[in-house]
Amino acid sequence: MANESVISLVDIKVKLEPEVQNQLESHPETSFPAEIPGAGDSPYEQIHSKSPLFYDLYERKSEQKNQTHYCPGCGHGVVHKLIAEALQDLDVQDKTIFVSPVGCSVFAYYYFDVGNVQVAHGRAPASASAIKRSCPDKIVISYQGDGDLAAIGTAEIVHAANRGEKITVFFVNNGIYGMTGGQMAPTTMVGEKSTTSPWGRRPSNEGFPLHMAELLATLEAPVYIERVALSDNKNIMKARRAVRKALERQRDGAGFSFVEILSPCPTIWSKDPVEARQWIADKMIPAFPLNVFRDHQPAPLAVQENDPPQRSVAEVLGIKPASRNGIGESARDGAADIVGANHSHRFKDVKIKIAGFGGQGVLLLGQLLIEMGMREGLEVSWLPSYGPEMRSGSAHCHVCLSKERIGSPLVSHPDVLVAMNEFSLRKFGREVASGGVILYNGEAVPADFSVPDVQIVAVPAAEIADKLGSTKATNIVMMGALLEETECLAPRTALNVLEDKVKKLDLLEIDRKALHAGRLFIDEQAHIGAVSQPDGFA
Ligand SMILES: Cc1ncc(C[n+]2csc(CCOP(=O)(O)OP(=O)(O)O)c2C)c(N)n1
Ligand code: SF4
Repeated sequence: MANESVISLVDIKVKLEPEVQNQLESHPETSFPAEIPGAGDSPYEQIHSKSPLFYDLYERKSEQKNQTHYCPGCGHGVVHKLIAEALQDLDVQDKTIFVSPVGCSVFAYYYFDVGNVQVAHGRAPASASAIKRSCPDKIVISYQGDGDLAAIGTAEIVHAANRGEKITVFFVNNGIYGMTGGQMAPTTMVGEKSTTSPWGRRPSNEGFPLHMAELLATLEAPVYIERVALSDNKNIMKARRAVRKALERQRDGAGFSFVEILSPCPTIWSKDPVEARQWIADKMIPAFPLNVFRDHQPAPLAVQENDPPQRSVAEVLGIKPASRNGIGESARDGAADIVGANHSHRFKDVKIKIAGFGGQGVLLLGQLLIEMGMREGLEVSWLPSYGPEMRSGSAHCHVCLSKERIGSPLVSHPDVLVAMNEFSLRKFGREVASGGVILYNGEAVPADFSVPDVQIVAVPAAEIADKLGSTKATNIVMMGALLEETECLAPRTALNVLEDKVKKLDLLEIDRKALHAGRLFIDEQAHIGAVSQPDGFA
């Protein structure tokens, strides 16, 4: 019965009548709080029910809606049960956020009916820190295996503990990588075999096992650290208390709490569930002694008041939230920003790719465009891509300007390509969407290059900028051409942004002229009929 460990609070050693046993197996969600025939005088409270903190049905696979994906006898199910009961008893279900890891417990979000986030391997303490800091009144749990926490995520756990993040970490230590089939973990014991240490772990080659509870106990900030084990009912009850205490510490506003749980993995250990528990008692506990390593009372309120103030993102950036109804209203708080207010956007969204060499101001041009977009109340995104070279390597960026929220910042088929050199023209030109525009920084479009249904305009931007006094302004000439050609943003907004961003007055003067010259170039092309005016983007 795969979910046995989830539905049973404790391993009740009673022989059940056959019909009761059958009923339990076919309806594991069934509750049996009343007398159970055959239970006799068991010293334990007999609870065969599922905590209401779990979903009624698990949606992962329809044929397994009543059971978890864990192997029979797996410790994860027991730990889930202990956490669920504690959350229920503390009455914090509605304000709990469970951060699940990569590992066998990756699917915890199918079971816990709380807020759920599943994060990249080893990053749970970092994500949990961010969640707790932005939602300080929530109970935030980082749930991790030993590969996740003590291998790939060593840095995250140490620094979260050292910062004293007010989160609770449950560290399920089964001494092995379960999910991936039994590779050596940092907690694999000396002499223990794994697929990656088939000779048994040797300190001379693989080092000694990491003792995470002891290691974190060397730090000053944590308030509660305990190691428990799921070896037998007595120890499970101790684990239950530890889980509860760690969560209580968080509820009471104290700092970092950490419970390491020595947990069976019968499948990878090639043992049956009973043998696996015995192995914890015989082998793991001597190697990882059970102990309370830290138990500080919550800090007095005066100390807690040092928390950083909570401010909204808009407040931090000094902007007002953009108006959803009035696209085109100024979104920024400040007198100089009203410029784009009346610009009408004749598009739902515009996708732009800007490409060239590093040093041509490719990324900066993208940043200027999104700053303008923000000031005009648009949703914006900017995604840079560049090589390791500071100069002359290839660089490009993706820019989205939209009246609606942007699903992905990736621009695969731009409406507008700003190609700052021939290489970029040839590389990205054919990606441009039908009906789109290419603005090419060059004297003339190469004779052998064309793209069906795409207008290509050669703008001698470098030459224009050079004549104005600095080739550094080439990107601004292209910006002027872009604004004039597409009318996607107001030139007045561009001037405003330049005035705010360009600190050197002589360069600002050149940029002003460059913007104007780029616009003028397109304007004159239109007058001589070489360029048709766009009729807006889809
Ligand atoms: C970045 C990355 N590296 C490696 C993996 C492969 N991987 C998945 S789970 C896992 C280890 C899981 O072991 P543990 O954290 O001990 O959890 P358990 O499965 O034993 O509960 C690894 C290495 C991955 N998914 N992502
Ligand atoms: S492999 Fe091990 S840790 Fe993973 S579900 Fe099975 S028993 Fe549990």
